[in-house]
Amino acid sequence: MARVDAVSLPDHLVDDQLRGKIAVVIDILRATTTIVEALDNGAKCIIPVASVDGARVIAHDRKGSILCGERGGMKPEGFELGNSPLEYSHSAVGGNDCVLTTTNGTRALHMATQADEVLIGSITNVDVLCAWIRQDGRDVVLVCSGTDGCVSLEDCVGAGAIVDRLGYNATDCASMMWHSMQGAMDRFGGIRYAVESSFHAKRLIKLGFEDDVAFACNAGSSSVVPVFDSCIGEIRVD
Ligand code: 3SL
Repeated sequence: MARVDAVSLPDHLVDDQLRGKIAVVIDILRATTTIVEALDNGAKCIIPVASVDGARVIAHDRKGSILCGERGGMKPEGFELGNSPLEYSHSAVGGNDCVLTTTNGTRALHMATQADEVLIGSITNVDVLCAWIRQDGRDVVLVCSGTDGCVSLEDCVGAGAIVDRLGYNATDCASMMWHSMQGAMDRFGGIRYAVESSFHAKRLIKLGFEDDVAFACNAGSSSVVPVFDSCIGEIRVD
């Protein structure tokens, strides 16, 4: 049986941990939920970029692309879309390339590129994602993005949901993800309340993004598995 491993921050990855494996990058609030939603609603591709200035340059050179992202949770000046999955409707992004920069999620994506495949994971695409991974058969490493260098409960809950559905042999870290998901669900009474109890969810709610937090917890609502091709720098639906 294949094995599922995990890291609670991309900075915890060690040499060769991803080699020959599938990496699933997870930033439940909100980058990977937003990427999944944008592609589900017909965006052609997402170009993840580490810096705000880098994103501005790439969007400028890539005619017709949409400049998207956040810093401190808010849309930077001159950006067309922020990092709320609810902004990425078909009318906003259908048929377009989105150049996206976020504080932690796009950074984590670029730190996972040693893997054979880099997939985008969220609670919204958990079912189709796990079906993809099981059909592929390779070992998988769940890479949680965290928040500003600190471990995020919501990413651990998302990773735990993947561990749960895969039913693979789990390393200690993957098993910890499962236990944190299960413990938080038991303690708070469901995945949404578990996610809402996190530090980052509370910060987003204060900023007025409570609908984003609720949206990110719709397990299985999406049908896409985005794949990051780091050679060309694009995320597309497989
Ligand atoms: O850090 C990130 O990648 C973001 O998802 C953070 S926020 O939810 O937009 O604040």
